Amino acid sequence: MSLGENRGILHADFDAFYASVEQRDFPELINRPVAVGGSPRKRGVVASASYEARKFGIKSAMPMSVAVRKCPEIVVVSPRFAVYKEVSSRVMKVFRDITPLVEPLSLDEAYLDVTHLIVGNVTPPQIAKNLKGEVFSKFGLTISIGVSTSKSVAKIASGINKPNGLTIVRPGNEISFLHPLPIEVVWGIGPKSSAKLRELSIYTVGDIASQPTETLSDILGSNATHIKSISEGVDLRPVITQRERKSISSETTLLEDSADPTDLNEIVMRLSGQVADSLLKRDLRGSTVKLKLRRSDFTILTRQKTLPEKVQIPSEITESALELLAYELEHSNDKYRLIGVGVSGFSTAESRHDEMQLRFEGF
Ligand code: DCP
Ligand code: MG
Ligand code: MG
Repeated sequence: MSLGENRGILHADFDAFYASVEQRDFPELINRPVAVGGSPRKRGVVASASYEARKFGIKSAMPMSVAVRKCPEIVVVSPRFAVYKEVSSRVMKVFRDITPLVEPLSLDEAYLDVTHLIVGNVTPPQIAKNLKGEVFSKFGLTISIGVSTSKSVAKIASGINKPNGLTIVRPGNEISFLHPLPIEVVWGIGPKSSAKLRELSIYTVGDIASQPTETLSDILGSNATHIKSISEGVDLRPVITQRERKSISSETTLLEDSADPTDLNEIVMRLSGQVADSLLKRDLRGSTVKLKLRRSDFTILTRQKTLPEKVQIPSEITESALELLAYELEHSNDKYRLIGVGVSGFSTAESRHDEMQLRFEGF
């Protein structure tokens, strides 16, 4: 793993992943608008839209009924998750044959650190070009790749020339590449934050870079510092492989401090679902479930439980996290301002114990 400024980082992402797999396996769908997802009659949503469907304005997460209205000739296909998962694990193996430094982000995308492979005419752009060819010949599917010196620039670059794109941002060109782009390309700026930033006349990544962190903190909260560094082209985060990853967690700051068990239970259930989703996408199971709470006085408390069987699905994680929360609420009269749920213990869990652990981290 290297952290210098001349790293070679690739971000690879399948084009219209689920929809492309369907077009590959059912050739009658080629060149047709396809939406993979739930039925429009059952309030289903679009998981993936083929590029032909996107011309009609159809996107992921849109209700399928809206997609059908926008494009009556659309072919609606039910997802075949087992097939997508199989393609995903096979392509991750192809990535790992190139470099052991692969960090999967979801079923259809990963970062690859190829810094150690650079020698003579073996360059990151050349590696990316060969990889695109190999994936197409082995799987009959196209990927878009961004190549640069950091994760964030590589990820933004891979999204720029989709489908079947190869976007290279050479060392030294990161800032001139990033600054003219709209703020929405930055991971962590969702529709709500983007609307608020635009109200302040912050439209481009360059506009973010020139703001004081305090202005950004009002809108982006604790993400402000990270997002500002990224907009300045600074991102030294390493590519973390599956084996190195120690935990997966999700946390949220409450709008108002609360001690209400109903509210807190609901948040814990939502966070557990997000963690489960993330574990499933990375095909990980963990033996320890952790609950993190920040009290009104800003002290942090974590409680964790190690289970005899590794967990992955939402109900298993929710059950343990709610148990930890119930124990905490029974023993305290505090209000809480932040809640987090995490799962760890992915590989060999050496010490297995059921008792709850209590640890104060102070602040
Ligand atoms: N997915 C989903 N629901 C979403 C977004 C995505 O079920 N809201 C699934 C279906 C996608 C897959 O994850 O095919 C990969 O997500 P991407 O965001 O990479 O989207 P696509 O691969 O479909 O399209 P793109 O070409 O924009 O990457
Ligand atoms: Mg994709
Ligand atoms: Mg993706």
